[in-house]
This record gives sequence, C-alpha cells and structure tokens, in this order.
Amino acid sequence: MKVERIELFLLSLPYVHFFETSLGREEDREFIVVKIMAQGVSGYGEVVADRRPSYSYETTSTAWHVLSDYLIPLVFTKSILHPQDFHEEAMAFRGHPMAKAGLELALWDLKAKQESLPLWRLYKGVREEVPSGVSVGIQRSVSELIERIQGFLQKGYQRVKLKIKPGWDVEVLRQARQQFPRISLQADANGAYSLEDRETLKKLDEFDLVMLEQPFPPYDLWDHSQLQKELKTPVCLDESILSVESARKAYEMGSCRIINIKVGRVGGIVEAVKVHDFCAEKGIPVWCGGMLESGVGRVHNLHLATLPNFKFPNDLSASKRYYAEDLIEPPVEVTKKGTIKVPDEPGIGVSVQEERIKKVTLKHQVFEPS
Ligand code: OSB
Ligand code: MG
Repeated sequence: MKVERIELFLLSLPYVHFFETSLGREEDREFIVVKIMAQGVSGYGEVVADRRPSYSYETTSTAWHVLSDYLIPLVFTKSILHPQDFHEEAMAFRGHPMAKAGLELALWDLKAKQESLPLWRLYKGVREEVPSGVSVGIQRSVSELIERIQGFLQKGYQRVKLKIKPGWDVEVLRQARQQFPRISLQADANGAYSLEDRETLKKLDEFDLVMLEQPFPPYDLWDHSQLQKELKTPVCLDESILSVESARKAYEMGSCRIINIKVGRVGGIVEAVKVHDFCAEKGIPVWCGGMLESGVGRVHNLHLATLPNFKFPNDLSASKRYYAEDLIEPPVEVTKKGTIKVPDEPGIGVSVQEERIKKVTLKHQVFEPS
C-alpha cells in the first residue's frame, strides 16, 4: 500500500473569546490541516504553527513551504507509510517540528484506521477519559477574569491555568486565590520574565500553585534551574522542551519538576512518546499542553494524554470553549466530572467535517506522486 494523495488546507477560525498571553492578543487562529489518503482511507493531522512567529519561530507560511517543498516529496519519493519511518527520514531536515508533526499525525490516523484501532490503543494508553483543565487568557480587568473562571468552574473543569505577564501577576493571582481558595490553580508566563524578576516570582509561592509554567524564554534551561532552586512552586517547562534531548538536559540541570508535552513543539508523536518515557523513568510527571487546536488536533492530543505518565489535568477543553463550530463531529465535550471521553472508533475516532473546512479555507493544494 502507498500514500496516493496528500492535501493541505490553510484555514482561519475565529475564537469565541479573544485569547491574550504575554505574547499578545489573538482574535482568531490560522493553522493547516493535513489530509493523507491511501486505498480509500483518509488520515488527518493539524499543524499548530500560527500566523505570526510568536510562541515559536514557525508560521503557517514556513510550515506550508517545508511541507510542500520537502516533507511531502519525502513521503512520495521514499514511499513512506509508517509514521515511525517518517520520523526517522524527516530528521534529514533540521527544525520545523510543527510542520513535521502535522504530517506525522495524519500518518498515525491513517495507520490506526487501517488497523481498525482507536489511536489510544495503538499508543497503549491506559485510560478511557482524560482530566480536563482550562487555560484562561489575560482579560480586560480582574473582575472579568474572576467571572470567566467562575463560568469555567461551573462547567466542571478540574483546574484553571492563568496566563501571566509583568504587571498581570502577583495581584491578579492573589485575587483569584482569594475568590477560589480551594481550586487547582496554575500560572503560565510564556517566557515573559528573567532572573532579574526572581523576587516577584518568589511571591507566587504564597498562592499554592500546582506549577509555574515557562517563566523564562525558551532557550534558557540554566536560568530556570537557578529559579527552581529558590522556588517552592514546581517549575513546568513548555517552550523549552523541544525533544527528549532537551528534556534530559532540563532534568540533569534541575530546570523543572514537571514537563508539558505538545506534539507540535517536539515534532510528532514518536518524539512525544520518547519525552514521555524518559520522564516516566526519571519520575518527572507530564501533562498535555494545547495550542488552541481545532477538533482535529485536539482529539489527537486526547489520545496521547491516555499514556500512563500524564499525571495532571491537561489543556484540553471542550470544542465550544474555543470555536462556535468545530471541524469534527461529535465535538469535544467535558463531562460533569471534568473529564473528556476518548473516542473509541478507529483512528482519531471522530468524523472530520470537510464541508466546514472548505468554508473557512484560505488556500488548498493537492499533491500526488509524480
Ligand atoms: O503556552 O500553553 C501555552 C495556547 C497557544 C499557545 C501557547 C499556549 C496556549 C494555551 C492554550 O495555553 C491551551 C489550550 O489549547 O487550551
Ligand atoms: Mg504554555
């Protein structure tokens, strides 16, 4: 069997509510859906690169370029079908993990469908529901923030993550903690601080946070290790962990006590599982981060989060929390217990709504072997 056709769709979907982090405010998300076809079966993946190079250097344009000029030709010329082979062959190209992950995810979906297995069984996951958390952006005012948190708690989310930045940190967390004394609360700075801010960051120990995510910029494992020594709150790394190699260095330096795994950031499921397994061996718990994916990427995350060392509620929320109309049926929903049920149908286990994709497509291209 051979891959017969690959399609790329560049889309834009408006958020139901703007999303603001220390990197800026976004009203919509631009991303790429990858579709791979072989013998009448279709596999889908999502490239989580954004319009702008802010969270990472990749953008939808760089990903489109790397996919169409290098990765898709690689699949055709080497007749690649297995995601593991793709992972190894794609190492010939440096960087661009989000582009690689989008294609690898589509190959995983295809493989699982061909074997009539839901992805989580292929990955040897150990749970049928995963705990759900919500990531709450910077708001116009603290009272709006409190109201939003209240709304999410009523929907059952098991923990709340607040985005912070200099000027929207200690006092905001103090008020959130006062309003909600017993909830599971954590903060994510997306790299907005430096060691010079250590006194401010040490004040966060007061608020009994489950973790503090990515206080310093991505390429700064050393400074994170210096901060972790002075902080009671566990540091969790997101942007800094690009592969199992960076996880090992973070572990050896003591840069963090928890790791956030994102498939796009590490370049696919094969690498994500390596990070997961390394962390399990070293006793570092992990959890699954999100990139405000559409249902396509989100359900892929859901399957990954069934692996045993995912130990915290994940940034995996209901479809409706992100988009008025998601790209999958049924949409992702959160149970009263604050969990999400993992689909048990083959592959990603949900039906991708191509008519909806087409309605919001900005650019579409079909690739076939020459
Ligand atoms: O840092 O975890 C992050 C969204 C976009 C980019 C970076 C991050 C996030 C989130 C959202 O926090 C998590 C989600 O998808 O619910
Ligand atoms: Mg983060």
